[in-house]
This record gives sequence, structure tokens and C-alpha cells, in this order.
Amino acid sequence: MCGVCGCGEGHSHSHDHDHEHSHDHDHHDHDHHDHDAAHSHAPGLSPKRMVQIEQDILAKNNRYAAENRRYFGERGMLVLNLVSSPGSGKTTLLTETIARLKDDLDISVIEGDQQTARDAERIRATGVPALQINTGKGCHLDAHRVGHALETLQPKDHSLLFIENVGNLVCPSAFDLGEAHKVVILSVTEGEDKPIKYPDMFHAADLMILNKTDLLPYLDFDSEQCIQYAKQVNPRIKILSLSAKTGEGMDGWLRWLKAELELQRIDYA
Ligand SMILES: Nc1nc2c(ncn2[C@@H]2O[C@H](COP(=O)(O)OP(=O)(O)OP(=O)(O)O)[C@@H](O)[C@H]2O)c(=O)[nH]1
Ligand SMILES: [Mg+2]
Repeated sequence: MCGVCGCGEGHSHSHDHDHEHSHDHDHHDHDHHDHDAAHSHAPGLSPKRMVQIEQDILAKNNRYAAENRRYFGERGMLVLNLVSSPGSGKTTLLTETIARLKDDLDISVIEGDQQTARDAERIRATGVPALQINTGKGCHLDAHRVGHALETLQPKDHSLLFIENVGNLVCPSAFDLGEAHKVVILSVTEGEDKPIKYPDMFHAADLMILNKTDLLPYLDFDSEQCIQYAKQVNPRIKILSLSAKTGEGMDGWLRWLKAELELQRIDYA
């Protein structure tokens, strides 16, 4: 459920971990309460009031995101928020990336899904720590819950933290989690027009990964057109094409990650 798009109703707040409520911000100021308000569809709420509620939700989220960003900066961490529609290959890309980098870098993962701990289990099977957040009816991760996940995960200084968001090409675009970059993953099976149909996400991302390129011979997907659409929406977006399955193109992604991690370390020094 999301105060921005108005999709869904009700609220579930299930963590797969016991967390102590010691995070240094006010729990009673929790934006989920406002989500409920935003989705009450109460006949008495005017459109103006609804807009105000949405703005309040995003303002609160931005305050928590700023806390997270300070936390990451103090530790010289690189934090990436992976966003996409369901099934584009986020978890596959992560397990393949981790397999290639875990001997050289400290890595941890926060997994966001509506239900199940399947993705966190896939990550843990690679040998790195992962924490699953189940959003229930929720359609995106928010900065407050990411803050709590950090208390449990305790990521190391200079480490790489991946946050795999809920599969959804709309709502996560509006919620800053404190990350250095949003990385949008688009698989070639989804069609080249996605950047212009869901422009908010491609505008919010700094990098687009075109995944599943091993399937191109079987599809009509026009890569050039897709890249043009992405740049039309966001002229500064970087683009990498790869196949998480075959490993083709993974080197460019690994180089980008290492360069970005180095930048965080320089900022930290
Ligand atoms: N052919 C091919 N299949 C891929 C590739 N990457 C992922 N897949 C497949 O795509 C399906 C979905 O992959 P996931 O990694 O679970 O996708 P996801 O984005 O994490 O999915 P959600 O977390 O549910 O949003 C699986 O069947 C993967 O094996 C790829 O590069 N090529
Ligand atoms: Mg996944």
C-alpha cells in the first residue's frame, strides 16, 4: 500500500526478525500510520487533504532516508537500491555478483518482498548476510524499515549493501532509502517501451541494466530503441547490458561497482 499511488488497502507489518526498538528516531512517528490514513478512502477526505497526506509521507520518508545516508557515509559504504518489475532478474543478478565479489569485498543484502523469505534464502546460500523485509500489502520499501534492518545487519565499514526493492516499476521510485544510486533492471522480455511508459522509475535511476540479453535471439526486442527511450526520460542515465544467466556483460557491471565503491571510500577519507 502506498500513499503516493493509492494502491491497496489495509496494512501488514511483519518482520522476519526480532528487532529492538532502539533506532534513534520516533516510532510513533511511523509513516505506515499515514499510509493507512492515505488509503482509508474515507469519503470525508478531500483531494487537497489526500495530497497533503502524500506530501507528509514522503517528507517523513526523506527524513529517515537522510539518517540512513548519514549512517552509510560515516561508514564509507556503497549502497544501491535495485528496482524493477517482478522477475527482471534482481536476485539472480545479486547471487551472480556476490559469487564474483565476495572474496574481495564485504557484502550484505536487504531483501524486500510482499511475502516469503525466498530471496533472502537465495542470498544467504551464497554465504553473505541477508535480511528479508516482508511488506505485506505494501508495494515498496521505505527508509524507516531499512533503518531498522541496519540495526540487525550491522554492515561493515567500506562494505557494499544491496537493497532489492519490491518488484514494482512504479511506487519504489518515489521512496529514497538513503542509497547512493537507484539501479533499474529491465529484462529484454518486458519490451523496449518500458522507460517511456514508467518514466518516474527511469528518471529516478542513475543506471539501467538491460538483463537477459541471452534471450535476444528469440525476441523482437529493439535494444537501441530501448536505450533511446531511457535517455529521453533521463539524459544522464548510464546503461549496461548483460545476462545474469550466462555472465556475458557482467564485467562492465563489476567494474562500475568497484569504481562506485572507490568513490565512497574517497569521500569517507
Ligand atoms: N534467460 C535468463 N533468465 C534469467 C536471467 N536473469 C534471471 N533470469 C530468470 O528470471 C526469473 C526471475 O529471476 P529473479 O532473479 O527471481 O527475478 P527478481 O527480479 O529477483 O524477481 P522478484 O524478486 O520476484 O521481483 C528466474 O527464472 C531467473 O532464472 C538472465 O539473464 N537470462
Ligand atoms: Mg528477487
